[in-house]
Amino acid sequence: MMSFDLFASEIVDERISIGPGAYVLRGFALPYVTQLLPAIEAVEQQAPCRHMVTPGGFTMSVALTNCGRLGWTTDRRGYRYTETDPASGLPWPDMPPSFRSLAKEAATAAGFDHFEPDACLLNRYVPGAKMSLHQDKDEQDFSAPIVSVSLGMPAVFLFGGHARADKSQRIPLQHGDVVVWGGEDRLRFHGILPLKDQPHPLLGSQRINFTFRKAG
Ligand code: MD3
Ligand code: FE
Repeated sequence: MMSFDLFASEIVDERISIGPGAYVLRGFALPYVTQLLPAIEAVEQQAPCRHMVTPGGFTMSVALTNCGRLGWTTDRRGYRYTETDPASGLPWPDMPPSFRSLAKEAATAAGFDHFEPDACLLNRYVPGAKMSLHQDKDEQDFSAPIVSVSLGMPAVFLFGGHARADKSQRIPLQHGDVVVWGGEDRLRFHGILPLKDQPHPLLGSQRINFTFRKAG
């Protein structure tokens, strides 16, 4: 039926350009949610989210874990990618196949073919948690994009410029949204405003964000 097809393709194809190499794919992850939630639980069973300490001595309000060959960590000695979870000494959990296909399909939809992520950083936010303005520059390869998936409570994403003091755009992100950053937008400053408590029907009072990277 024609009107239904049009409606479905509108939902699937909503692609909003927020920079020359940055796209919001509204609702792109929604068809994957039933596969993603059990996969997230499995990752967290092997490598629970934890609050890490920054080199400056601050404990992050966001709790994080990783899957894939490499995982991002921080402690008093600095930020880096490691092959093992410092909490257990074991390799990070494998990247679930549903994670990898979502990342590759989203990258392709944004015009980045052949994305081969080797790291997936999973952030868990509760009300009040935030992420201050920063750049992601611990990866070896800035030519690959970063793909991020938001689930659960909504958040306001800050999308800045190439200098910390540049003005930021505020972009609301909802359950199921995917954002892809590449090219000249790859090194832009970005962050997340403190989360309000707006419980989500499936996930309750939390927001989960996971980002796929080519780190090694
Ligand atoms: C823009 N996470 O884990 S995802 C992070 O929602 C991080 O948890 C935020 O920033 C979150 O490092 C935002 C979005 C994101 C990730 C990487 C980017 C935006 C980016 C790299 C360049 C520009
Ligand atoms: Fe970041």
